[in-house]
Amino acid sequence: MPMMNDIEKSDKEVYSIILRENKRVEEGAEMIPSENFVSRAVLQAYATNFTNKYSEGLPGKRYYGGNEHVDEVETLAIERCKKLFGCEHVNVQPYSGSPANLAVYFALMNPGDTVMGMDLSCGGHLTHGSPVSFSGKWFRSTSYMVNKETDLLDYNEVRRAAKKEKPKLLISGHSAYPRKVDFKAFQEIADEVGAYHLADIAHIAGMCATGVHPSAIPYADVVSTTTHKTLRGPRGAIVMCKTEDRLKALYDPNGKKNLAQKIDSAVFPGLQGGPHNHVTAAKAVAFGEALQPSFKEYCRQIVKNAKALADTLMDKGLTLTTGGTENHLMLIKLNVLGLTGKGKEVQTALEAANITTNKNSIPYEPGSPFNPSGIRLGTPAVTTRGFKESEMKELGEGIAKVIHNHQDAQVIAAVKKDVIELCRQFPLYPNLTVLK
Ligand code: DSN
Repeated sequence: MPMMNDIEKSDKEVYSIILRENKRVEEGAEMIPSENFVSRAVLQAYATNFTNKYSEGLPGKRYYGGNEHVDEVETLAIERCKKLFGCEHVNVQPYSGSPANLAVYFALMNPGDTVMGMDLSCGGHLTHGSPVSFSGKWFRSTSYMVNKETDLLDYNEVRRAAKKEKPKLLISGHSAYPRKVDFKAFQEIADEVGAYHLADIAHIAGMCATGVHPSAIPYADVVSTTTHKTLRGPRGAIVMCKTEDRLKALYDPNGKKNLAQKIDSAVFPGLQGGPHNHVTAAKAVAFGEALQPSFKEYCRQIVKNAKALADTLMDKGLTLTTGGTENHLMLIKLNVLGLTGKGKEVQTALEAANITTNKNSIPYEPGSPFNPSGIRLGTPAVTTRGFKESEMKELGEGIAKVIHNHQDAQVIAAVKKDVIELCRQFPLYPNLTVLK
């Protein structure tokens, strides 16, 4: 089995880059809400012989020979995923979140059909209809916004927009929205306008699986998610769906496939080639971990940590969209401090203090997508390494100090020292020789 000590011998250049990346993550507070750290078992599942195998098709129905063990591991991933989310059907092969969503479009839409998702600046995702993505280039893209005063989703506004635009696909689920989402309300709107409902739960999948956030599975026709965010699995995605096509009579009267078959054939041969079987093995391991009671505790702690961080930031004079958080993430409004369009500068200052965040648009962004006025923060990764509320308070105080003094090198250096000390108390991969 290939291990890191082989890289050390065969490729010193790559090996030294890997070591530098390990040092960066061990000594830094990773606050990007879409990132996490997988277990050693998940990491090791990646580095297996399964990376070498071609296996186009599904378990028991492959185009190449030699797939008996790929079938076993993919079947296990499917069964564990069904148990974890309580879904009727799942395809575990999507390479990542954007291809997973593209497969859903391919299964349900024709080019030119109308899609409706949340506007990008309000917290939507590029694949939910942004003009720079396939979703906005090949489809007629329409959007709903959050309320301008409260930054909150207004379901009456979503209904009004959906009734006006009549989308064939209505997307719920968001990348920068810090509050709970009412998937039942989205489903009711989809029913009213005759739209398919895709819930993209990538950010909150771990919480949905464990009941810490209400699940989309009972409502949405299709649910997509990456596996590497709060789900804490390998980089990849899955698409879950109901078996029956609720709108077949409307959109596909002569079609023979049910919804599950449409999703499967959109993934392959519609979009992808050979599945990444080493990632499927790692997904199976991660789903097994997520089925343990400790994973629910972890998801609860993510949310408690986010609240502790949000409270600290607000105590220290920062303003958050929606006035706080109910999930794993929050968005700081820099424009309130007179820092409109300064997200990049602040992100860079935080990075210099070993705090990794991302600049982000805020609702009704007064800057631009390249120079936005928000900083997005989340707690999944630091919660994995063991941070609890008291560490979040310490970190929040550091973050606030850097933001208020983002041009002061001395303040930044002092916060960096504290962050390194804090992180050293919570090593990520202690004693993992392949990652020394
Ligand atoms: N890039 C992810 C995020 O940061 O939210 C979404 O794809």
